[in-house]
Amino acid sequence: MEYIDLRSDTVTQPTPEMREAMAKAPVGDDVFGDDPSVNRLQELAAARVGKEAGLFVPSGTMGNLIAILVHCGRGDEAILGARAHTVLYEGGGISYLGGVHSRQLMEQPDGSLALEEIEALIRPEDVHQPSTRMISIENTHNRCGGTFQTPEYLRSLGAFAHARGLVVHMDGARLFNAAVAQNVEARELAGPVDSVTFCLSKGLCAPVGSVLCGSRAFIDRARHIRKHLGGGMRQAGVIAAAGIVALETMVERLAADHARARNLAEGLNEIPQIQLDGMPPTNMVFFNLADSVKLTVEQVEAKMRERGILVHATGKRRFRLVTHYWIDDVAVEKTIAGFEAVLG
Ligand code: TLP
Repeated sequence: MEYIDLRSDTVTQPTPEMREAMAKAPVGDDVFGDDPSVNRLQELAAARVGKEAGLFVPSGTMGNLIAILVHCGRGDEAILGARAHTVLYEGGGISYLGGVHSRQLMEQPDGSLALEEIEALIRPEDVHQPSTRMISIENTHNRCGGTFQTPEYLRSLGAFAHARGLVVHMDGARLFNAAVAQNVEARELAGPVDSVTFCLSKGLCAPVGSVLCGSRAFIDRARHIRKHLGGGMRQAGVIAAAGIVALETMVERLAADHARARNLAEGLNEIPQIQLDGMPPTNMVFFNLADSVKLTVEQVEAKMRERGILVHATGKRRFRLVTHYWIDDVAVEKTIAGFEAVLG
């Protein structure tokens, strides 16, 4: 059975054009800096986000980890949102591998970090305390509902941090969703921050990889740390080639995923057993099951699967549905009908 898979946009598969580009990709040994496809992807990526240089990494998790390890030494502190992916879903890697202390601050409902609240967390120079070095911001913010940060907020965050001797990293796993949703260029969002990662393997459909971007000096150091982590790849041009197609052809169409997420949300909103968070800002629809629903989320997952629809619970009564390239209008209709039948 061909499933309608709404569990994440990470389930996207390479398009036929990507597979062709992968087959034909010129390659070399990227640890020597010799892979033309990787080099091209890194240049394209850096230009797209307005940074001097880029580094191809196997995952968003590794991109965030490397960035934080460049910005912080052992015993230094990073300020992060309490619901940030780096805090919740990256295995505590920044402390496990980098000895970096995380200071967590509850996000505003839109995923931003309030500047006055950050201010209160910045530590004075004191031997008893870790040294505050950086702030990390997520854009779009996954657990806050796929919310995006505006260029204005990011400019004020960057200026605030720099005036206090701090740097800013942006986990832009879905940076292009944030850009397309606001009709701005990704570089407007990335301009105020010191480093940014974005994923090729989510809504952009490439099979593997993310790009970490920043200044030339930052990327030189990041390359070294990627090697420490075992992330130096050899003929990685085979996968970078799909990333090039992703960047060149898949960004603008993200607007269609956002429109379908809204259609899906509108349809689900008609079902009394569903308590929708609100209209989705990008490609994620979050909702809770009403108390009247006697099924557990696992039972709902199983019944939807029987109908050929894969959905994923993110809490005891909570679901997140993610639209992407492989979700068309028919899939949206079938999903709404599926929930109606299962919950009705
Ligand atoms: N997110 C995945 C899961 O890990 C939850 C998903 O299905 O949404 N930053 C953000 C904001 C992310 O959402 C993710 C992946 C990552 C980083 C990590 O990317 P990968 O999976 O490439 O390590």
